[in-house]
Amino acid sequence: MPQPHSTHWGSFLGEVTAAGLRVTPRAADPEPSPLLRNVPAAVDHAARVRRPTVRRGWWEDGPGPDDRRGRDGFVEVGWDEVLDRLAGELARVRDAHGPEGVYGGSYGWASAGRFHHAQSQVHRFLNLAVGGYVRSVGDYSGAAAQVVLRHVLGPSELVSKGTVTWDQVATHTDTVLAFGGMNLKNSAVGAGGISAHVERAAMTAAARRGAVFVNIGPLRSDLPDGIGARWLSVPPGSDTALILGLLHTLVTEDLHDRDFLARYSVGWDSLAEYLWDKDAGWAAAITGVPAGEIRELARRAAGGRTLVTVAQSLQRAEFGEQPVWAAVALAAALGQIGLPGGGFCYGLGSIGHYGRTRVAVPIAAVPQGRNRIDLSIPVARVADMLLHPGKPYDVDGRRSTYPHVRFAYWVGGNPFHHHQDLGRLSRAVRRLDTFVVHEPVWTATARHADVVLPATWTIERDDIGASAFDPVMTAMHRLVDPPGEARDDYAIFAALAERLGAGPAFTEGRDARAWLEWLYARIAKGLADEGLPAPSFDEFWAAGELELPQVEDRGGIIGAFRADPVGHPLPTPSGRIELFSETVAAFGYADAPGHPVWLAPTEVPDPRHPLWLVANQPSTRLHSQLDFGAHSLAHKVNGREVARIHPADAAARGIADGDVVTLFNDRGACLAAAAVTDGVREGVVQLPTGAWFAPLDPAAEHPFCVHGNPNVLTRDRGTSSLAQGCTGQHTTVQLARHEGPVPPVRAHEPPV
Ligand SMILES: Nc1nc2c(c(=O)[nH]1)N[C@H]1C(S)=C(S)[C@@H](COP(=O)(O)OP(=O)(O)OC[C@H]3O[C@@H](n4cnc5c(=O)[nH]c(N)nc54)[C@H](O)[C@@H]3O)O[C@H]1N2
Ligand SMILES: Nc1nc2c(c(=O)[nH]1)N[C@H]1C(S)=C(S)[C@@H](COP(=O)(O)OP(=O)(O)OC[C@H]3O[C@@H](n4cnc5c(=O)[nH]c(N)nc54)[C@H](O)[C@@H]3O)O[C@H]1N2
Ligand SMILES: [Mo]
Repeated sequence: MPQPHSTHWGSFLGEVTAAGLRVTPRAADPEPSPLLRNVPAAVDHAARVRRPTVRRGWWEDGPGPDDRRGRDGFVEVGWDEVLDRLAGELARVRDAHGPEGVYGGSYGWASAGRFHHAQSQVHRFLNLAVGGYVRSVGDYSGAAAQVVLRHVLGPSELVSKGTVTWDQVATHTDTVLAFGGMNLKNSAVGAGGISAHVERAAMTAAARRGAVFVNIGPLRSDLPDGIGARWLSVPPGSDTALILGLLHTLVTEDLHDRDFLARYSVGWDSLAEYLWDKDAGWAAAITGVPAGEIRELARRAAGGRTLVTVAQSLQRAEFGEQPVWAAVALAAALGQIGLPGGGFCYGLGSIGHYGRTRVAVPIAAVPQGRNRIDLSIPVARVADMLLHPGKPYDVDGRRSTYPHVRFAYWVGGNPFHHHQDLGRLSRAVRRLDTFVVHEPVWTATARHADVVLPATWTIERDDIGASAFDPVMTAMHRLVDPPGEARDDYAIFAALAERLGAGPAFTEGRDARAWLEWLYARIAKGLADEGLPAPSFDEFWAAGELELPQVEDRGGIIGAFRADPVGHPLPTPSGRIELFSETVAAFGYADAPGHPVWLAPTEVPDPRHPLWLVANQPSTRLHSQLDFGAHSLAHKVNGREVARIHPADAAARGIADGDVVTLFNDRGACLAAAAVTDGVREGVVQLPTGAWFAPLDPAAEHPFCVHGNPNVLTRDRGTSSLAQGCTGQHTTVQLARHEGPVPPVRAHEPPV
């Protein structure tokens, strides 16, 4: 019998057949994601970690900084042996250094289930068994936006991303200025699961009504075919200049909404003064968009219901705070913030959960216990922290100091996927005493660890799939047995907690099934409190899913603010939209002053590295997950990731479609297969993230990845002193045809 299950990219029915796991997308999903095709490969793939495995040097010589990390041999050991050693090492670090010695940020997407949520499990374990850990703040997705929008619109998700729904776009919007586009491959994914993919239908309905979609960015494919989208090709990192040029035009042609600006915002005068020399011609010189087109676009935007969206990519770059703040200023000058289908919506189309209404009952989570210390780093500063304990740095108005971490525990994330400058990250993890990873598969992170514990993957356990932005809760049924000796993260932590004297505190006497019922009971209580029927757990489990009530859409905080800015102020210091922020100005940061400004990127194409690299999200998988799945593999060429380049850039280097090419800069190099297309802007190469890092020589200072991982090339530096966010989206490279023998790709083969 097919049973329901859920992933971050969609729900499905799974059934084991003679031909393997058969995956059938949820019937009510109008446009299931092709990423589901990657799922069957998870069953018993050679890349699965089957037994507890430890690095030889750590097992034989004990913990401590070690240059062999990442290139040492591994030995398989028994569960009891490894858990005893690991518990002893955790106790040693806790007693010698306190929770300050343990990094438990453990950033990553893990799986969609709410109980077997890897980060919830590791954080609960570290709090209860070790007393706490050094945390991470923000995420790789949108750290710069989160910080700047908190100052500009207020500290609430609802003020910046929940402001416009897809239904409103379909019904009300005349023009969408989509900075970074709204690529359907991105909105196909949402943390905690997606029951129905609605974005294409909404965009198509809007286009049929005559709405115009403008895709602003270096790739044509960032808006779907069939909606008549216009493509304004701009170089990476230039959006703020374009927006300032649009603002300048609005002001000179008196198209800006003075009443709105006066009533709802503060700081317009400072910004307007700054704008005086930023005319369309100035913006044209930076962006390559003709001045006439910039002016025409400004007029069009002022002439109807206009929505300004900013993809997360724009802010995952140096000075990434600026285009987001500038886009808010543009929407404010157009005067439509708070109108249905108009104004500003951060990240619409970047992720499946934006543009949807919210679930009206709280989604229960595993309780985290208490962290006895309050020490954190901005998430993307992890290599800095490991390399420079004690070093001071600035973030969001504070001067902080990196703690001295000895032990890193990573569960449900893949830093050797997500972090920048992997050569530097390799050097950083060598400073640790001990690096422990739970993983279902032999990722590059597992290969750099001391202790690799085999974790189950989602289809091997029962769970509950739910998100605050999706109306359907899924009973995720276990579909297959785990491979080898793999255990649930929960079971591993329960066994470790037991050894550390915190067993009952960690489990509260419940097994995994009892925890599912505990979580469900909380959600059911929420339903009952709303006067709604709540089936029993067994009924829910047998039905496979449960529809959750949605918050009635009344425009939310932004709608209430528009209706009455005095009675319903924004959660900012002034209560209004801060186009100038006294708070940010008082920080005194040259790289993030008090209003949005044009700051030219400091790493730009030069004669040695004449091309921009756009390292965006992959269309064929979620990050590094299931890179060995059928859909991901089908889009590689001879097992290598594909880099898209413009015909002129290819011709200048004698590169033909399908050639193996090397991308390189001073940090590293990688091979990729070339796809020559005029869908990328000239001067830009696009290579998505997620091909597993496969260094030819793991000891090399500057790694050479034979598979096509762009993070050997990217720069490890924060967005600015304001947010210190990830800047992985852009770097600069040279490109050449690869001559000579091509090394084989062995990324998906286990090291033992
Ligand atoms: N250059 C560049 N780099 C980027 C980006 C970019 O645009 N450019 N984007 C960044 C962004 S936005 C993000 S969010 C990050 C994503 O980075 P990550 O979230 O770290 O990437 P994933 O591949 O999703 O890693 C999840 C890991 O968890 C494992 N896993 C899955 N389920 C379980 C489980 O139940 N238990 C355990 N123990 N493990 C499990 C998977 O096998 C996988 O290795 O990448 C960032 N990196
Ligand atoms: N299929 C799939 N979907 C995903 C994910 C995945 O791994 N796979 N990851 C999910 C996650 S965790 C996140 S955070 C979101 C990320 O969402 P985004 O960050 O929005 O996604 P990206 O694909 O990295 O970037 C979108 C597009 O922005 C354009 N772009 C890059 N730099 C610039 C610039 O400077 N200016 C302009 N105007 N455009 C630019 C690129 O052409 C790129 O294709 O995606 C989510 N969705
Ligand atoms: Mo992300």
